[in-house]
Amino acid sequence: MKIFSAPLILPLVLLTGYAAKSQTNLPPITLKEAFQNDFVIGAAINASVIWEKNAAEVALVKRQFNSISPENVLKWESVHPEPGIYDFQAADRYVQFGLANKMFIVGHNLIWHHQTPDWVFRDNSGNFVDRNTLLGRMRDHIFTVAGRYRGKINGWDVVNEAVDENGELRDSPWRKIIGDDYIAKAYEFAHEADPQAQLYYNDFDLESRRKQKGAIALIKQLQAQGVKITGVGLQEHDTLKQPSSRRVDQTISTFEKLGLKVMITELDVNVLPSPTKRLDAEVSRNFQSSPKWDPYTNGLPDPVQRQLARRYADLFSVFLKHRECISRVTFWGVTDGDSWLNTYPIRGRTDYPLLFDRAGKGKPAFEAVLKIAQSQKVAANTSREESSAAHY
Ligand code: 9MR
Repeated sequence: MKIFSAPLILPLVLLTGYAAKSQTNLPPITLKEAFQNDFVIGAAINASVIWEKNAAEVALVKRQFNSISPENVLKWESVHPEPGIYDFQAADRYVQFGLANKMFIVGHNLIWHHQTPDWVFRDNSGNFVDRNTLLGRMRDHIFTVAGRYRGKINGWDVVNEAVDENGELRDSPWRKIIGDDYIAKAYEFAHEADPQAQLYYNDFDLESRRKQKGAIALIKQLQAQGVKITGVGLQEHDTLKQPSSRRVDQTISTFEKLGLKVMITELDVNVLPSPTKRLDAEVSRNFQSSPKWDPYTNGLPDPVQRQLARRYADLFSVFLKHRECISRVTFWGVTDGDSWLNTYPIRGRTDYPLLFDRAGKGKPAFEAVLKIAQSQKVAANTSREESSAAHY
């Protein structure tokens, strides 16, 4: 149960509204302040932020966010590129950044079919290794990585994207070699390596019926086996229309019923036309570039900017409705210029999926999100006042 305890300054800000507030001496409200009684607000940070290459962007991250996720630096290929060789330079910096700024630090990820070097699955002759060898490699990796950051990284995406679009377990080398129980084993190893850490299952497109069914079956089975799993990460790589906010709402309720924390882990909204009906985060998709698919190279037209703001406002009102079970909302990137969507599923496009533009300035979508937070709090205050008045 979250307690509403806004600092004294907040009601003033709420009454004056965000736009008016900047004309007063009150400090402009930030994302993390706006949602401080609801959930933490995170951003995935890339190597440039981690190595503090751009002071303005680093300042933006510190100011707006109270959680970080590593966009790439903790993936297997980054920390464990060759057998027996670990490279923790960037990952250590990432964790240090979070600790120094008192942020909720996410580990992403331990076991995935992508960004895992091929050697992990093969012997010296290039053939698949046997089950026990691969389990040994998995255990070594999880113990070394999660063990190193024990007590520092607060929660891990232990298994990422294990369910395919039909709701079946994805037939990755992990599954082919170890069998379906590779998933339970990964959680057991992670729990042993860091007993305090929260352990998540993270996936995209969990709004789609078949995939949702598959993920629920998987989670229920893990729970029935007594495997520790704390939460589910809904990635939310969305477009302006898909999935509908109604469907997102239903999806959150469905996972909440499993007794899990729900996290929005990789939020962005792709505004570009899509060369495929099915646009999700399936990394294997790739299409030829053409001006038709890249219409906003000179800036985002106002109507689309407004549509993006409305879309974000709708999504955040759903998240706020579920504030009791949502513990974190993380954007997949900081500014539009950082986003992976400039390269996916077509390389070299100009997308506008986040709340901050390429110069780090808050877009109308940023203000829309703050306004939603404020208006819901005004509503909460009013109903509290009404119900306490009714007491007398
Ligand atoms: O944003 C990441 C991008 O820089 C990488 O090239 C890509 C490789 O697959 O992974 C991206 O992040 C993915 C995340 O780790 C898992 N969910 C989907 C994300 C977008 O592809």
